[in-house]
Amino acid sequence: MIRDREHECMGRGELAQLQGERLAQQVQKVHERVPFYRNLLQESGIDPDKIKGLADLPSLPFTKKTNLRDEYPFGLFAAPLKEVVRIHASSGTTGKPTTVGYTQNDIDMWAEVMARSLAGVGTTDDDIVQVAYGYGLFTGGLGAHYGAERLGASVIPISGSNTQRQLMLFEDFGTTVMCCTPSFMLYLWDVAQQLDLDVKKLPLRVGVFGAEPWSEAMRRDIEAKWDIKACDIYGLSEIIGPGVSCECVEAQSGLHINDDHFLPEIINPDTAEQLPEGEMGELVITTLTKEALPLIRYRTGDITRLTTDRCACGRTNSRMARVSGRSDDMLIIRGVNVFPSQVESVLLMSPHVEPHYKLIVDRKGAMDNLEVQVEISQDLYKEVSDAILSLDDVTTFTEHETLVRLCSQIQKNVKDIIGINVRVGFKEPGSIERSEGKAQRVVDLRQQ
Ligand code: DLL
Repeated sequence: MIRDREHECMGRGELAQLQGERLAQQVQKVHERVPFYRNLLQESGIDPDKIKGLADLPSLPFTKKTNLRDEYPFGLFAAPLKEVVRIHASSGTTGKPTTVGYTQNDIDMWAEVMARSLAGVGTTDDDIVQVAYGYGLFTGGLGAHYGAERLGASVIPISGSNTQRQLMLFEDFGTTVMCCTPSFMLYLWDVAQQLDLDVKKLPLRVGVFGAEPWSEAMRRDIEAKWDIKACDIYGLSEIIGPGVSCECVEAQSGLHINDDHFLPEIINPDTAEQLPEGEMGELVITTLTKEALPLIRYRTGDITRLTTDRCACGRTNSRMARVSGRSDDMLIIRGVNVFPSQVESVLLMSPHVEPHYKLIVDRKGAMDNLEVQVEISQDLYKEVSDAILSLDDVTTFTEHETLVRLCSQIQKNVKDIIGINVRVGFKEPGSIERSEGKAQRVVDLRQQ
């Protein structure tokens, strides 16, 4: 369902006009209200009065995550704390978190873009929406909550974790829409198997999965396991939280960006040059209507590409391809750029492994080595364990003929598709740590 036809299906010319006007206003606002931006614009030789429309965008300076850190906690706020009604924060891997603030208008806009996203995956006021993103400083829980409530759906604010209770509520409350990370949905499936719960009999219809990179192969796996539609939702706290963009259930072909509020561009991450539509690069977003924390050309670090072609669902807003990873999560293995999600796609080509894996990067001398640890399927595990028990000459798990063959097949696929040699370590089903929030799949021993 299209919630806001006026904005989601606007003619591109009319939209550009609206975006341009809003851009000019945002630049004026940050210049007036945020000393950081006043200095930045001045240093870049920008006269805010000369910013009139979209054509002026490339002349504007970028905002980076380090700027938010340096101005911790409230230095980039453009509204006085008196007008700020909510504060979220994203946990940095090091040091202080990044703080983000919302005025009441920001909260209303966020609820609205989340309502558009949830409506796009088919949610209505007849649905029961289980929100299993974390509630708290993380934006996932409250973001999905407000959007679902605005649609009039019945919201279950269970938050993350509580694995068995999540499944109990699926059965008892008849949840129809699930919001959580894709890795948590896979974990829930494991637990459902242990409990002998026939998940295909549940009324669950669609999942709204995001907050971490996942692959098309993982989507197919989740859809097949649960017999649901799995849609991708994207966002980041600095910009608003979830709801920057989301797939429609009809096409599942790129995430519709709410580009009347969030102006997207793609740049070359090395040169910072703007790239033409369709080219892969780093997503940069300018907020067009935010009050408490307006950001100009914010470098998200996320790698994707954009299209403005009309979608089969009828929406005309920009669409972004599924995020393949963050530029800072990209591994460089012997000179080859590798995203964990690429390895995931290759692994899931094999029916004998499960979507639970870890990538261990190490350096021996000057050589980077990547070990892919992946769980084998329950069926294969049983076959291998039975054989090991009955054969004297097969002494270890990895020497079993089927595993040796599977190992070479995975190594060949990784080499052919990604272009690197990897070691493969098979793990027993259930032995790789499960995630109840964002999955941590890379262990980089080179930095330790
Ligand atoms: O993860 C907001 C969110 C919550 C999005 C729930 C979707 C669902 P942060 O914690 O600030 O905010 O992390 C933002 O997560 O820059 C991406 O690198 C990554 N990310 C978010 N959604 C996706 C996705 C939330 N669908 C960072 N695919 C972003 C890939 C994603 N990566």
